[in-house]
Amino acid sequence: VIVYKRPLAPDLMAQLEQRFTVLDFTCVTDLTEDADFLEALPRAHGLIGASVKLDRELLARAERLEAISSISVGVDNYDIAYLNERDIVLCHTPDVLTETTADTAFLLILSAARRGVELANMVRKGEWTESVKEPQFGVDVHHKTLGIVGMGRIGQAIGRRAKFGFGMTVNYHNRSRHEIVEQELDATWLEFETLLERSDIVCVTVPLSDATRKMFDQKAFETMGAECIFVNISRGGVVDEPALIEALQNGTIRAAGLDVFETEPLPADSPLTRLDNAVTLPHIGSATHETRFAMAELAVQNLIQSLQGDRPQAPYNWDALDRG
Ligand code: 8YV
Repeated sequence: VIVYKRPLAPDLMAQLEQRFTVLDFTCVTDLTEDADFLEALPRAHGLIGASVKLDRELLARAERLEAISSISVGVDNYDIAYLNERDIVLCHTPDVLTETTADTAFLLILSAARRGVELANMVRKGEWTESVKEPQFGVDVHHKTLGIVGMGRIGQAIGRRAKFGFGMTVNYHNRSRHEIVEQELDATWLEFETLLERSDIVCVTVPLSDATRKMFDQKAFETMGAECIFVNISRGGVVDEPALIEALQNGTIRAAGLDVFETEPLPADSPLTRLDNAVTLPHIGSATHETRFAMAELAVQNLIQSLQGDRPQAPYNWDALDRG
């Protein structure tokens, strides 16, 4: 099996080494250009890692591939139709990262609303010379209206924090309605545009797919309006990034809290790195010691089970495969 991008803790690595020949490519930055990796691919039965687009062209080389274990919940890096065609199991890591990622959403919501990063930078630069006055004030988060786009596991965890921690009104937009969530959070399902109109804060948790690509465009930001804060912890691809930059520059929306971007790492010359009303994090949604370990642990289990021919704990495409 091949481990790529994400180094595994020694005991997790040992679990793989007890069962398989393990090739470690975690130090390689650009896998698609790496001759050793390309040479090893045809021999691989399993892949485990994250943060690399494994397209058809690349995987066509992996003739013996049986399973991919992604150390992520999002599976937009994989061509699912192709994996199904080839009967390759794809596994991911839901649940174990839900609470941590919901915490990250609140880190961004609070930082953007209270201008945490901008004002902390003022202190660091030695520019705190008098008590903060109105031009530096933020806006409240508690008791405001939060619009969650995508009411999956992470959306629900954000909703619970909002409702029970901050006394917020929670509205949501999702392909399907969740009546149990509506009851628990007293949440209302709204059409996309209506949700944007009624939100003080919009938080995005939808997976990236053809249906969600660039769903936040100029029109969406205009609908949110000048008081609204936009928070994205899903994927940069759901946003038309130039339109977002313009909306932040022109005051079409108030501020944004962003953990994900169209191109990652975010290029240093992106205007987003310089705008005071944009809080930009380096895709740390799940990046705590505890959660990243739990994700890797689950991913290793997924891979072992898949390669042993068993149903893995968290398969993504099991039902679409012959054995499903
Ligand atoms: C991953 C994420 O670590 O799980 C996801 O979908 O976005 C993160 O938790 C991802 O692999 C980061 O590239």
